[in-house]
Amino acid sequence: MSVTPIRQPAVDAGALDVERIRADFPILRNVHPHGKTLAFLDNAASSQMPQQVIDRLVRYQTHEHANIHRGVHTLSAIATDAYEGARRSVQRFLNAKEEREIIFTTGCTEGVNLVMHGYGRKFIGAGDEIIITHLEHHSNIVPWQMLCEEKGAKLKVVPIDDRGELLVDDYEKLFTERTKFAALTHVSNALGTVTPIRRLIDIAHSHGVPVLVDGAQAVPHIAVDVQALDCDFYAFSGHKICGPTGSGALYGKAALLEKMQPFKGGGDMILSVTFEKTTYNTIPHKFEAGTPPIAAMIGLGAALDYVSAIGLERIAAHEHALLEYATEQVTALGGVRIIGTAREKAAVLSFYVGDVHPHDVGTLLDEEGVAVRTGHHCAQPVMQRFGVPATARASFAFYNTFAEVDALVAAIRKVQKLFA
Ligand code: C6P
Repeated sequence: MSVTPIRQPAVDAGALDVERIRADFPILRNVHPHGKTLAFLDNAASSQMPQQVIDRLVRYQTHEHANIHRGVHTLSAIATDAYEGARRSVQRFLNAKEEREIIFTTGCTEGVNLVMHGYGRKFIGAGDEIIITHLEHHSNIVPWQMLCEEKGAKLKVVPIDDRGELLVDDYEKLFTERTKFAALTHVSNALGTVTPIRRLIDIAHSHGVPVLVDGAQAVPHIAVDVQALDCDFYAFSGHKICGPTGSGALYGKAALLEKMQPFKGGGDMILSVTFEKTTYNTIPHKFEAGTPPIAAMIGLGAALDYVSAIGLERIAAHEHALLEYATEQVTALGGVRIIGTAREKAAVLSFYVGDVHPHDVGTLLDEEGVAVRTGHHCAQPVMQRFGVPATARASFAFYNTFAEVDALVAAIRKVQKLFA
């Protein structure tokens, strides 16, 4: 069967040609329902998909679909190859040492829950301690709370300062001989703070404590090398990096994954089953029970290949320039409080306009064609720390432009005039 190869993004060496990149994203050509050109600044919630990924999904559904790891027939072998090829794309993207260290998940939330069930429920007991930070998204808080409740373990939280930076000295002081695990974000979704993750991992390891990194907001913006970080687990979602919803991956060091218990039981995760005893499959399959979202994972592989072809260094440079420009322009308006002013930030501008409720801000911005997220961003403890119920949050991707930042600033100015 001959299939058309997936086109790579049109990029040259040097700075990003954003207009050429935007041509890959059909949704960005849309006119907004309010008749304005869409400025999509809600990428931290979910990013858009380039034609290359859409084409890969269509090719799979049109020519390659069958269940994986199950049949001797040709179509099943093709689907299996495509699925396992996507696993190699994730491995390359994270620079994992081995393919079997990559477990497909439906997203970052499932990755964290897998580690909580597979590692936490086996190795953490009454009186033990788990360290998280004040920056965490609910998906890296609630599973650990559930574990603490079940086991009688204790959750300890690293505080943050008024900029939204972690207090690293306080972090170090939290470790005791009862500390058994640390679950830490790489980038805060609510504030954009980039944590000094390598240092945090080193400190945890000096106390013999394994670390899970929540990389949901990091992988789209920062080149991640799990071997250089030496993290024990790294979780992310595909839909925040131009892939389909329902896709994601968890990296885990092979030695730890081998020791863990499976998260879910069912087909494909076994070697043999009798009514007396089940022997589990080898990693990563031990953690992939049942038919997975095959197409979504193949789309994830295509998305990571697409982003890699552009290059994360160039993506980071462009997004950094956008964030600096947006911060300057919004500050120059006066009367807008920026929530989260860490010295190292990635792609997120959270703000509060006067005393206008962020939901009103979001609705008015939407009328101008500017899509931002408003709310607590599933990070209520961060909101509590800054004494606000919610924020409006603009979040950037590599396909965003300075003109879209101008549209955001003009729309905020309109809000200010309306509520003056
Ligand atoms: N944050 C946001 O708008 P899932 O839902 O599994 O794809 O990702 C969960 C998650 C975990 N960690 C961080 C740091 C995140 O930002 C998210 C998702 C979205 O900020 C939706 S709440």
